[in-house]
Amino acid sequence: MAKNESQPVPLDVKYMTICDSTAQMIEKARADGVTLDHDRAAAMKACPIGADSACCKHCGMGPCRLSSKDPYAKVGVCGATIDTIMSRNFARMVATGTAAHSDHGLVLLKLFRQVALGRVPDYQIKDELKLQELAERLGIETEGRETADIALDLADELEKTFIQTEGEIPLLRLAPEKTLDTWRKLGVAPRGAMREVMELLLRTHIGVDQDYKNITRQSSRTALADGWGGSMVATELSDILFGTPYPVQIEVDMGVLDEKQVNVLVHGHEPALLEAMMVACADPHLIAMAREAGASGINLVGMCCSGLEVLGRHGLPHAGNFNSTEAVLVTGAVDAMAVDVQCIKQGMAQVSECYGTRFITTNERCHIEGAEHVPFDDHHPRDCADAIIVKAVNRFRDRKGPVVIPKNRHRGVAGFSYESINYMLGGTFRGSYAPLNDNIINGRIRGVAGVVGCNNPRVRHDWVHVELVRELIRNDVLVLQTGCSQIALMKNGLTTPEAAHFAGPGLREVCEAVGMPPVLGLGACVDNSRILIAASEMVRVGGLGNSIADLPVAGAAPEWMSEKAVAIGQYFVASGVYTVFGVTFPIVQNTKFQRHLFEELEDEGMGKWGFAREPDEMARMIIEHIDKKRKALGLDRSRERLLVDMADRRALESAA
Ligand code: SF4
Ligand code: MSK
Repeated sequence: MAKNESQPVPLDVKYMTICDSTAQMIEKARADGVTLDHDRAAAMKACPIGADSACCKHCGMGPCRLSSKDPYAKVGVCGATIDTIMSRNFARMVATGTAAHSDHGLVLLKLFRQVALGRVPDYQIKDELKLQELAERLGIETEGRETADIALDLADELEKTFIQTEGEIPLLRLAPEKTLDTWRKLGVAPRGAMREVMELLLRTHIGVDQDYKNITRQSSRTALADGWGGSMVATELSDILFGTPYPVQIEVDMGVLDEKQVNVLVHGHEPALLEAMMVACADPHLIAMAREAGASGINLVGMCCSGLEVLGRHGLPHAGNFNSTEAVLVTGAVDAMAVDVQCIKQGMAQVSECYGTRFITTNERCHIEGAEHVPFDDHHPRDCADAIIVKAVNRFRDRKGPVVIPKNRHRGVAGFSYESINYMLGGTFRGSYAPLNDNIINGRIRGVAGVVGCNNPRVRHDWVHVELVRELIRNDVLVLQTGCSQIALMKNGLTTPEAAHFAGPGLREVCEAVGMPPVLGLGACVDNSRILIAASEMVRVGGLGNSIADLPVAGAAPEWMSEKAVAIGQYFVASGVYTVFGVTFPIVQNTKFQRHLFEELEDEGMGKWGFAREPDEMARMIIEHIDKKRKALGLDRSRERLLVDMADRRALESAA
């Protein structure tokens, strides 16, 4: 077994994760002489100047380092101030995050067009009703027309989301009128994502935009091209192609692996690979091949956001979130780990080698040194899917090391969407958000919070997500989730209808009446657009103001790590939502740029940023903001904030 050369000093795993399976695998990896991401984070001290975004390396006259303690004492060689430097660094994170999700949307658009043309027999349009509704909302004629013709017109319209160089992108029409007015007034209603990303990168070049407010304006415009553009196209077209999620029972955690079966994990983001893998795993020839190798079957399992796409649509089991992707390989039970794009740690290549897993990249844009590459051609998706399974079967036949699978598996409910919430609350025949608005107005539900995003090995894995959500639901805040966050909550028993028991009395009453959990998982990180659509519908139904900025809602990414999270945060802020990040925030306190993000954007009619490390503090900030919005709406029946006590915690832990 290959071992890492440098071994950092190990910390007690209980400070690293609350996920028992991940903790077991960190301990096992240490015993095996293998270093995982958690231990690498402990050994890698973050650069304090970089952490505060007080350095610039945008040209060959630098890199220039300014001081976090005395940020206005110095400027860069070109004269750039701390505010210019921080806003440019922030802008580049927004540009990269927007590029990631917009590329995801563009890939799905290309696939959608080919399916509509009948050139990809392995995929069909599954949700014709959603296709029709979206086409009609965008002014496309549907009456008496063939599905394929409507789809092709929709593809042409949605292509503008990416390539349009003048004028507003199509899906902005789904935003509330007053929110749209704010964007137009501020000059941030976006053109196509390619145009916005290109312009944002230009502005961050040496010697171009050197006014932090003007740079941030373009960051907002670019981020909006992600949230109301690339990401929204990705979500809408995934639903049309692969089916709109509806609530489904699921199982999560490493206990979904099965020693007796060929275990195939898929990790990444784009749904096409995992959809093809699901069909391949049911192929009798491949099942027979697995049996000949001594396996009882093929066990297909999702991870991270790829897994979340299929979890909600088909109930496929899920092995864990971002901070478990290396740990799961330590089980020795993973015969193949297939990946596409985004959030795939290079460290997985070495861990795979240590435990004999076939680590397979499939996307031309994501090769990883040490991985095998099997290209995924979306015209012939089974070629790649079948090849991955054959490799996994061969590895099963040749398994050498011991297999140690943590016994943990937890039940939950996933598969919520704008549409399913509509019917769940309003009834099958007259779906409506009116009951949600009514319950916010009458105070049973205090407000709504989106708790979303990644894990980060610099904080205790899953703990910040779980503690924050416990506090919020206890205080009658309905929680919507996307991305890795919801796996943390599923592992901790908060996504079942029975978890209503842990909510405050008002939210509990609503959940019990409808039979829904107090925490609703809406999909992958690209699916934050579902939260924007839900917020727009809350405005449209009425009684809670005229724009998203009026709603008693907030957002949080308590364990964020990726640049996509920064783009998502900025499009929520630009859409009018108070958005709180944990872990770290790349900014120097008490600077003009910090005041701009954390105060002034709200004065302009948008939302604003917040930052806190501790979940209790995050919950306090979110609840105070929700109460401020309730008061502005005249819904200010005073409410006391409740704190989770030890008895509640014990009850929650035994339920998980
Ligand atoms: Fe330094 Fe200015 Fe060059 Fe940045 S752009 S590295 S601040 S000289
Ligand atoms: S995978 S972006 S760690 S949510 Fe979407 Fe999870 Fe964050 Fe990646």
